[in-house]
Amino acid sequence: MTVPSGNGPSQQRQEVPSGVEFAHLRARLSERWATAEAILRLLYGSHPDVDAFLAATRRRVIEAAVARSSELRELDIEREIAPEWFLRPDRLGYVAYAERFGKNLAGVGEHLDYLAELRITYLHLMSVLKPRDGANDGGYAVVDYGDVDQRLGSRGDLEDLAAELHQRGISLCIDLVLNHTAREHPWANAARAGSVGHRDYYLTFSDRTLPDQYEMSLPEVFPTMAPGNFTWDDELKAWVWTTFNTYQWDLNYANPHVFGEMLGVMLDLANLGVDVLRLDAIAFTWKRMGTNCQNQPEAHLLAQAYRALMAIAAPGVLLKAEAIVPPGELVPYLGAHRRYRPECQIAYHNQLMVMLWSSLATQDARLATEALASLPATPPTTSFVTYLRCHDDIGWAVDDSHAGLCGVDGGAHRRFLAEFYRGDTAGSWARGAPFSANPDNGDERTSGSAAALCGLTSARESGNAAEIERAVRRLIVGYAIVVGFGGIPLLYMGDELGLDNDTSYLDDPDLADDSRWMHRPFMPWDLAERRRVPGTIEHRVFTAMQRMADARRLTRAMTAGGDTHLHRYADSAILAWERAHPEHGRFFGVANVADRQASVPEASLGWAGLAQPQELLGVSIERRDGQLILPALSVCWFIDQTDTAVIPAPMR
Ligand code: OTU
Repeated sequence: MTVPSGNGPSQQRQEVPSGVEFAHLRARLSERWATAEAILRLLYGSHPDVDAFLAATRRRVIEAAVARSSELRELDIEREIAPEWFLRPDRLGYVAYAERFGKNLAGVGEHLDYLAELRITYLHLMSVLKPRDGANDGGYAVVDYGDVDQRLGSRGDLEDLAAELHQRGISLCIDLVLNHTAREHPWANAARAGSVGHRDYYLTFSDRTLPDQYEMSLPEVFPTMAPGNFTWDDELKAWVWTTFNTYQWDLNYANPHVFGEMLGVMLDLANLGVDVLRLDAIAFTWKRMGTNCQNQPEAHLLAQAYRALMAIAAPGVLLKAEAIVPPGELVPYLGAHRRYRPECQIAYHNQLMVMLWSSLATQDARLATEALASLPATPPTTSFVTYLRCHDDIGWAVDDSHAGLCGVDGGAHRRFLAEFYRGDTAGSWARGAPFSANPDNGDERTSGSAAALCGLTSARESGNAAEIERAVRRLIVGYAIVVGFGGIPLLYMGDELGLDNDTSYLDDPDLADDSRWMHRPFMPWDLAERRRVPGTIEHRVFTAMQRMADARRLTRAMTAGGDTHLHRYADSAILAWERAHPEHGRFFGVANVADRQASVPEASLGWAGLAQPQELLGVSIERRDGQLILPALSVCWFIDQTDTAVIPAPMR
């Protein structure tokens, strides 16, 4: 078999059905295949079967494109015509474990009115595909990418849910765990049964020679739950590369078959109606001796190749990079290389999350300002997703040089944050817990719900009204920054109600050693009713979220993507950021992260380019001696009155 030599119209006519129905596909192939092929040759050019691999890849993409439903193909076209569809200010995400939110997929479908109350237009459901039995890292150890966890329903249920979400203007995101499979995945089973081909899907070593060499430069992701990066497998008689838990086997992406298999999975999920594929642990997909085996150039090429191929078969689908890496390493996942190379359209803004918690603990936003100001520029057609909490721990990614700019020692500050958020520092209001504390390097990460980390749990215990007020304000401040910062904001399930930690995981032996379960609650639907009762915390937080969502969705200047510029002011409690969208106008956010009044010069509004400033969140601002005085723990969103609050009709 050889790769088709030409890419011209006559060749495509043989491969793609004729007629206007497939005109877009033919155009995409001739426009985009060459890019995909060039990237794949960079990755696999030295492989003896590269031509056959390329031919098979091309066929796979065409077949999937032809099999795509007419509804989804229409969506593709809409999105190609409006490529900024996902950047519109009405995009607001909600993140939940499918089971913990709705029991099963049909159950999730029954709670869409709840999501509508929150103005949600993007739903990230976790742990949807079939995981291994027993411990499975919250679904991040998959045995069948082609099937849904049977407790949740069937593939048909997933397809139905996606269609219903589209009807309501909601995009569906699910995880694609592409760095590793479960130890019980059929590929791993085949490898253990002696299939040499399948053994090459993974990274296996007959003795410790190479693993020991790799370990010299490898960090440990789960040092307490799964120390080391290799696991001996008795049946395979080999050490297997396992970055995460012992039952999560890293895939060997140097093998083109692995690339092809995962492409098949992506195309299949896209054709079921999934809009966003969250590329789990993308940073780890390529290994290189002597490095930390993260963010290797080939990991970026992999993402670029997938992007180019999806752009042929399912261009309406987005790739989201889950790369929890140092800020400078992050923007390349959005395609920001020396020259822009389309990669993932969206990526997690981990640094913002870390800096928000740092600012709230110290009541000082200077470190956040320095850290966020130093982020490299992002390509304008891409966006961060911003968040205050997620299902994972918080790793205290404080860069020593940023800390140094503020006269702070990086290591001491990281230790302080871990201690503060586990509640062991004098004056701490937090009720978090350590995750993966590593005595070897002093690294400690943190678990806990947003409310617990904001002090709501401890305030409820004490019953002190002033403490409750401060805790609620911290939670709302955190979200007002996240929602206004310029990416696509994600609301983590339960935060809209200020849910405390859930310690029930301690009774489950499969979960008990992983403190992240404390902030992965079951949705308490009874309690959620209190969102309707004025005077309750639930009502207060829920309505605050609604107000932010409404203000944002009607404000074109809050379109996502492009850059956010930090402003520096004398008052250490101020975090101020400007968004200047070329078409949609200016936005200026000012947060006071301290429990005292804080001020910025009145002139700052003009410096941010606002001629007739209008504040959107209803904060009562005093003007005194040329200063704007912000109340304790508050956030203002300013736009120009002249910028009309009009957005196009919501898109699916
Ligand atoms: C991701 O985590 C998932 O979000 C976790 O829930 C999984 O346990 C893990 O992958 C393995 O599938 O890989 O790129 O701070 O952010 O483990 C980073 C640690 C990851 C997590 C990290 C993350």
